Amino acid sequence: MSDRENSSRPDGETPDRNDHTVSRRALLGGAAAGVLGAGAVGLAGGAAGLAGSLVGASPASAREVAHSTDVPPGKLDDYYGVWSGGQSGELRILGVPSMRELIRIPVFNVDGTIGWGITNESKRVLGPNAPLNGDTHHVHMSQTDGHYDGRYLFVNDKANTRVARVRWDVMRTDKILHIPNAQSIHGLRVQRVPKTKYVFCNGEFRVPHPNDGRDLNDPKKYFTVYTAIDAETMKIAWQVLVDGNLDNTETDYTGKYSGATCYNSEGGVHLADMMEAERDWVVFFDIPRIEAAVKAGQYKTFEDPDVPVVDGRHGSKLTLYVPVPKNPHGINASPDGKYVVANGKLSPTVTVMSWEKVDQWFAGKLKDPRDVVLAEPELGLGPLHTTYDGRGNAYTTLFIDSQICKWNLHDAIRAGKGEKVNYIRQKLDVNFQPGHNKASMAETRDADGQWLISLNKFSKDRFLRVGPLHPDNDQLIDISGDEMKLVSDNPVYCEPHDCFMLRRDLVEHKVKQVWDWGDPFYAETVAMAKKDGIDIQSDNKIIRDGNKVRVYMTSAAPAYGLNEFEVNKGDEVTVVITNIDDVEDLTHGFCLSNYGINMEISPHETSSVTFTADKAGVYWYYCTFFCHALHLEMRGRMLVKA
Ligand code: CUK
Ligand code: CUA
Ligand code: CA
Repeated sequence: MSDRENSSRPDGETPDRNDHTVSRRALLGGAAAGVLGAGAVGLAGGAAGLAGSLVGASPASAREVAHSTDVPPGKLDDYYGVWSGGQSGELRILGVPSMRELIRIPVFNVDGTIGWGITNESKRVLGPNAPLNGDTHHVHMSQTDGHYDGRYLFVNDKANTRVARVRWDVMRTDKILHIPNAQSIHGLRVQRVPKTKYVFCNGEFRVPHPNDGRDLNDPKKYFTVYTAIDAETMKIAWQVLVDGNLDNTETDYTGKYSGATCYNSEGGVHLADMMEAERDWVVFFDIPRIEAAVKAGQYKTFEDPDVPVVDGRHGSKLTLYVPVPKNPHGINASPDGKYVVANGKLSPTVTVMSWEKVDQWFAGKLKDPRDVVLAEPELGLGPLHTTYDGRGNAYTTLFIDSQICKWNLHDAIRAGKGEKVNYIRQKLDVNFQPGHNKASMAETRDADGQWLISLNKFSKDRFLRVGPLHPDNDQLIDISGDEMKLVSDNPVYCEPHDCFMLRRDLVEHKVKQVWDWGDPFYAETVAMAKKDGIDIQSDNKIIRDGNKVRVYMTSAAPAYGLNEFEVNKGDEVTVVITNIDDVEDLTHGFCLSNYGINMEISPHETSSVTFTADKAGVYWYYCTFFCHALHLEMRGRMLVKA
């Protein structure tokens, strides 16, 4: 029996995650035992996930289940890890605690595996003349009432001033937005409560606006803005003109406030200028007041006439500027919803602030902006980012000291009131120079204090030599007990800045294994086919429309619906392929030799590519995903007449 015969389901339904009767794993196993085995794996993984969330109150046995990093063959990880990809411009999905990389999601980059930047579907998302690189730092999942909701991921592009949305269900980028009135989008966060209505992002560099050659060397006229993007429409809701610059951003657990660090309150354009002041600041934004100001028409527009920009500079009722030392970097809210910590970078301190006091300040009950500060504990050299275990402890990366400092929030606040109390719990050496760190579930109400990742910028001699460019070292640390324990070194391709870990049982059921027919991602292609009278699930036809040729075909292992098609030299050719295999994991590819084209077509997906047939001759197209014993024979000819 061929794979193809095996793959057809009598009821014609799309196979799902729990239906292993048609899963490839079961097919390859070839026996009922394989099917049962796969089911049992799922169950065992679920139990481990549960045990993980109960560890605080559980006996040692549960703890061992949660804290073994050993994930044997066939077993699944308890957590998804979502990693930004830095200069690669992509996102990566890992399993934690194994730290196995599962998939990469191209976002701002060109990706030859799935044809990102090559297919028409991806080009629609990227937009015309899209830059071919990106620099992803901050990736966050949409939330509902402070819990991960498995709808979207959002990520910044520092390189080309963009923000992207990625659908969690298919792990595919579906929107990319360029941000006007800003240069270099750095910090990015989601509104947590009542749900992610806005995605906030920071323009880091100050430049003239419009940036068209005017005021080139007049930095006093440079400025930047804070941006709120509507998470559903991916259109800009509003922007806030600020003093200084914007580095990282954070949101509270009421939905009312957000804040951002500024390291360049000086408005400097040279390194020394940006380090002049002993204190820069954190700027807080009153979201309802900003919405009201926009509604009342109290705004200007700059580069984009549709984007309202309210004035949030010093003296505005929309913002609060809290002086903090010195060139602060990360800003991190505690999962109990009470505190927010700015990390001092050039100061050995972090600044602990109270969201409640921020609220009081906006209500006019506090006079001095510094009244929102509860404590300024000294932790060590180069504090960059802080994360939390949900048990009252904070973990701060010390870039210069190459350490993670574990400290207790309440004790630090007591010390801030003048009590003699040691708030530092432990310092753990990491290898080397950590930027972000992140504890499991720490950016939600469900912080579970199980695992901590330290994203180290330098790996030095920890791995085999691979030339002058070294991998980063993302270290996994067990924080479930009283002491942090370093568990594993994990080399990664440069340079994930940030990541988060979320429990598999919360979101795995939202991930599709097979595309829905007519999915919005490729709906425009289906609409084009319909206009041509094509049923993408069955038709194999060539439509000629002047010198435009549209070639529609299906793919089902081990054959394309068309063995050949003929065009004239100079024709604009669009090849549209629909994968009609019903088997989970049975992906095909379409690579056109010597034409620089490859694309992926997963089950029930339609992918298309447009190119000019500018070379006469015979050009073989072939399948690039090993789909069948006769995969190498899965090919056909494009005949280009001179
Ligand atoms: S930033 Cu890179 S270590 Cu872009 Cu969040 Cu701090
Ligand atoms: Cu289809 Cu290989
Ligand atoms: Ca500064």
